[in-house]
Amino acid sequence: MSLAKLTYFRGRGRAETTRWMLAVTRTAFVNIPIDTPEDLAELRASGALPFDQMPLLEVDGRNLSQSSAMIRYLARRGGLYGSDDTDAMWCDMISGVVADFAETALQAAFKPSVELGVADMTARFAKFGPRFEARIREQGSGYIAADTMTFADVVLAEALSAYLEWCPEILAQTPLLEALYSRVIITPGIVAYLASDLRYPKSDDDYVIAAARVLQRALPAHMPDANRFVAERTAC
Ligand SMILES: N[C@@H](CCC(=O)N[C@@H](CS)C(=O)NCC(=O)O)C(=O)O
Repeated sequence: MSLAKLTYFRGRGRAETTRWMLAVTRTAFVNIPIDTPEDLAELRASGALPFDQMPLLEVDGRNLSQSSAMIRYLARRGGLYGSDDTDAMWCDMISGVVADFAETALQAAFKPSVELGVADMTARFAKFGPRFEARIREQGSGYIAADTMTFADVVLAEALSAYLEWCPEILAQTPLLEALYSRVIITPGIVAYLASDLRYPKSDDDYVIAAARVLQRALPAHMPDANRFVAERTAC
């Protein structure tokens, strides 16, 4: 089987859940970094992007767009969607709420200070953490959607890994969530991935700047010369 290719900025961002799913399903892959507006223009011109957006996952001769579709495709392919419609419903419901929960961690690097990022994440965890804990308790298996590990556990663990980097004590009051996290991160594929060069570091100002430069978008307003990459538009 040929290597899967994941094309995105040189960082975690919206490609990270897919990397965790590739890792846990032991799907060998490479990161294809897009570093410049010219790289992106070339990628767009190639016609490889179904909706003109990154990330792009090339796997099994297919070009996948939308990280939510990527994780579900890899889940079906890897047997991580539970065993019946009820499991699948929980997987979808939980991965949906995890996407909402994870968004706060994704946005933290774009905040004017670490303190503001941590405050947002603490508030978000206060809202969702106890709900996740209750659902794991109700499920009874130690996993959140089904009796066995599913992609919902994997994306939840990925989001928690980001929260823990900012707020190391965040799981202190949610032991079932902490146990789920520990269970996912000791699976062989995730252990290998986290120790590999495929895992990018926590997103920081350099990542935010690199992404804005590639997309020719404004930087967060607190950054100096926030419009430095915005493509010039001709006045009409
Ligand atoms: N919901 C999409 C979001 C994709 C997205 O917004 N990608 C950004 C980069 S992070 C992009 O390609 N922006 C350029 C554009 O939309 O034209 C996903 O999760 O894959």
